[in-house]
Amino acid sequence: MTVFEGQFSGASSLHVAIVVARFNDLVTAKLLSGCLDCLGRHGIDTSASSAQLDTAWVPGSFEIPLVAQKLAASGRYQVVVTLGAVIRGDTPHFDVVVAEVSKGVAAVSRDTGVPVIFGVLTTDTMQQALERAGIKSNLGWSYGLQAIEMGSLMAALAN
Ligand code: INI
Repeated sequence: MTVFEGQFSGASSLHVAIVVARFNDLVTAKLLSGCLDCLGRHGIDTSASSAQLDTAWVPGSFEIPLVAQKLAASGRYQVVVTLGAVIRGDTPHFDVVVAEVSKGVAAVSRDTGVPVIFGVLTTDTMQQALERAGIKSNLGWSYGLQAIEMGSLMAALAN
């Protein structure tokens, strides 16, 4: 029996793309910094001159799938992380944006075979979003960890 598992030790060779939404950037910028902190602590070069990490900013979460698709299909990255914050109190079309981004991200991942981490917070209030972006914990850090795990797992499955 073979047990496939992602590892966290070989992350220094991983090429990662991050797509982050500007909408609610009070929240998403914190998610990004948590994610970068995690990737950096696992050996990924997160400097401005890094050749293994690229970041794309999009206007809002609705635009995330299109850009994630472009990056995933480029063949340059083993994993793509998406970061956004959709807050129910801010929008009457909360359900539309959430449905589009969640289904879109899942479709990109399946269509390209590249793992795409769903790091889009969906909360009722800004307070809840901020609590998940650093006031209590920073889920950006978890999304970074999940990216490393999935990148490593997919590599193991390919061998
Ligand atoms: N985009 C978000 O990422 N979060 C939101 O809470 C949000 N609200 O509240 O509307 C939001 N809207 C913008 C949307 O993602 C698109 O950028 C916009 O509709 C243009 O296509």
